[in-house]
Amino acid sequence: MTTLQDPPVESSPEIGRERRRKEDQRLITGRTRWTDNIVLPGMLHLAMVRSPFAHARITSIDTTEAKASRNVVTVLTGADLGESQGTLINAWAITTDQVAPAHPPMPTDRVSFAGEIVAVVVARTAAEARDAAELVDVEYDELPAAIDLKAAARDEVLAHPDLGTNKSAFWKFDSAEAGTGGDVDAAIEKARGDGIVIEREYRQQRLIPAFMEPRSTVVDPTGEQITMWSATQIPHILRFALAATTGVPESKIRVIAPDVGGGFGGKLQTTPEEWLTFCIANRLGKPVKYTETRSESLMVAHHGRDQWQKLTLSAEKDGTVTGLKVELLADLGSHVSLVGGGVPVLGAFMFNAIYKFPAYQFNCQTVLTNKTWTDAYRGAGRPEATFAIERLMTELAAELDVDPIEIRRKNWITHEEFPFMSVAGLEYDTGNYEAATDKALEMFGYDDLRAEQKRRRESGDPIQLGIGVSTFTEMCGLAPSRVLGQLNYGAGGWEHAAVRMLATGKVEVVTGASAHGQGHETAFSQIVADRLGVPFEDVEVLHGDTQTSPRGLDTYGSRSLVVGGEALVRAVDKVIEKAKPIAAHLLEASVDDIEFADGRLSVRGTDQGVAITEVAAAVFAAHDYPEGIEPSIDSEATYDPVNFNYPHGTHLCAMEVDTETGGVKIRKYVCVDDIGTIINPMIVAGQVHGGLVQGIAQALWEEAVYDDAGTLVSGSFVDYLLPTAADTLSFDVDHTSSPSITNTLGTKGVGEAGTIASTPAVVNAVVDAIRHFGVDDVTMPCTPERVWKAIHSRGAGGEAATEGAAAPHFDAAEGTEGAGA
Ligand code: MCN
Repeated sequence: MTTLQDPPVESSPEIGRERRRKEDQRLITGRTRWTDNIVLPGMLHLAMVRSPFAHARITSIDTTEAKASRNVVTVLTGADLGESQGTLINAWAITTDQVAPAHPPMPTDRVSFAGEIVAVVVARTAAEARDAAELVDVEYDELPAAIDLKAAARDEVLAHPDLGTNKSAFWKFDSAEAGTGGDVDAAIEKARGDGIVIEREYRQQRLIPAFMEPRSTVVDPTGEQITMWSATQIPHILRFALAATTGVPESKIRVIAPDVGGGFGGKLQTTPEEWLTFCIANRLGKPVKYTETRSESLMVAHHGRDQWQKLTLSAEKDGTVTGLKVELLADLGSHVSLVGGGVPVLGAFMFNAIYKFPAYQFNCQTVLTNKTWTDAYRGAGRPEATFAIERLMTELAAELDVDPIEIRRKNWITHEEFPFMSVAGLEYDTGNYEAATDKALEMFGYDDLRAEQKRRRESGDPIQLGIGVSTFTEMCGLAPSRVLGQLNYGAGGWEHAAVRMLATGKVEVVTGASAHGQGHETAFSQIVADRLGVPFEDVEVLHGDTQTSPRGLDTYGSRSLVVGGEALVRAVDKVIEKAKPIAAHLLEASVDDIEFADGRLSVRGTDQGVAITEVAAAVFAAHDYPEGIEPSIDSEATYDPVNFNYPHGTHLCAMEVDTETGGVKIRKYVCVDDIGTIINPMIVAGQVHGGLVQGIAQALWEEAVYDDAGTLVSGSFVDYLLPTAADTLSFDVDHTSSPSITNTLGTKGVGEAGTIASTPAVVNAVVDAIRHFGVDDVTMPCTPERVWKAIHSRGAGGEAATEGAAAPHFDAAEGTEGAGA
């Protein structure tokens, strides 16, 4: 049989080695079990009856016909379940006076977005449940719906009339108040006199995470514990939230995230569907399954982005930046979801990016509307910020008629200046923007492409060439619990790992991270193999089950390696320390003379030694070990970093724009990212490629569109343009390395990097290709229609300017009250 695993290689360095992923064998040969594959004896199936209206009163629900339908066990409404259904939590109230509607999984009287659940059919098969769901007769009184974000921010129509406002929370950061910089208004005022001021408004369209495996949940209440399998990123948080809101003790709930087919932040959620499956299984005392259809997934699994960004940048005439003011309107959708309230605020620390702004202010108003709620989507807060500042720096360069690379060089933090305290109050650990940029420019052939661009412009070629530049940094490795606490986040950010040394020489590793496509089993095996000196094949990584890994805070925010991996390093180091006195005893030496290298504990200066796996075997037999020492070298560690870490990179995009059709085509894409030490280059390449495609898709193709009544009109892959392999290209990816000083391995996160930097690189390239037509923006996604209109509106700045002019001005701070930060 052919195998996807690499043959064992003796004494090869594991860190930085291109190992094929352990998990792929089972994933691509169909040997894994996804949640929907789970079949239990007597299992029942759920189908949801969902509101077609964005905002309506429920006047009656007639379940008679559905109940009489073949193989239907029961049909339940919110009134039937009452408080037993529990409530969904918001773990991140960004201000103490945040306005948030109650969030029952199934409301009884009013729906506040299209797709909200109003009844559940329980049947013996999924098909019969779905058929019967069509027979539930619900009558509604339609209410006016708050759909447009700017109008909702002005409270023109209330998403939840009882709340009296759509404004959820206002959050502000000001460098003068925080003592991290100067007064931004003074800087802007001064620049209006003797410098330059750039003001722009950008739209972050609504996106749908669109993971490969739709969400699915199975609950089995028939054992000693209630077991929930769920296609989730967060089994630990899910168990906590279920226990906290249903009254069932945590010890009685086991949550398992089996292999999960992608999440991209979209499964960093606790969902009404999970709550209802849990509640109904318990009520009926039978196993119950719910798997959403793709249409349901696109409609109701949380969406991402959806912001208006208004920015004012001030600079001196030579291009030195002096101030940045950001006003943000963020659409929360109908409810403040698990961490959705905090996502826009994550951007607060990144608008200043890699630049030395002396003054900075960030104002954010989160707003409730009658649309699907928004929450984390790959990058969460940081792509939005990076997009805006990288568009703005490009506009500054254009205004001053200097090269976009030069304007960045003039303003970025130089490598000698690290660690660097940013104007937003974060200490950047390490970086070398010069090195990454120089490498990217060389790989790209920047000068040649600029020369070609010039030629095409001069000859009036219908195919124009644009060059987009984007740099980025991000705060990643979501942890420092103390920082999260200061931001009012409802949980910590630590991670846990355990290492069990088995008697046969194998090593069992338990991590609280919960991979859903990132390849942790492989990368974490490499870390243990490297540090413990055991064969890679002998390490097994267990995760995603609250029974086998009771402590954990799961996977998101590119945290698993830098927080979970570091916890693992510390657990391994404890194993070695615990093994030393036992080895000394076995070798009849003093413990002070024992040293560890390459998997062996040796007596210093001699050739006498014992493998750590032999110590594990000796400890297992426990026939002979020193008095007063426990017969175990198993160890665990919980790690909470003191700082984030800050990967960075330079991305360059060459774009061909057909000025006759508005069609765009990426010709070349180069990215050089600095993520410190790389554990597995192949996994990292996969992460970067996937991230790039998602970021490019935001720039060019994807948009969740609602009509005025609040119906999602891009509710299938016919309308929501998720790219396929045919739409993508070959990327030129490389790295520089500034090892992080926040963890032992020197690593920085990579899971979100590609998505963060690519969107502005692509839009900058589109605008650069047609700037000579007087275009200074194209609204995302840059469809052929929008690009064509921008070219042909000549000087009007394309559709962005038109939309901006038509859209009422907004002021995030206008008329809002709030504690702020
Ligand atoms: N890695 C490495 N060397 C580094 C950095 C990372 O070898 N210097 C490896 C890690 O060991 C891990 C992978 O790269 O196997 C990603 O690591 P990390 O940056 O720690 O990110 P997380 O594992 O915490 O994953 C979360 C991140 C996020 S936030 C989203 S969104 C995302 C992403 O990962 N969603 C994904 N990548 C995804 N990949 C897949 N296939 N599916 C998703 O849903």
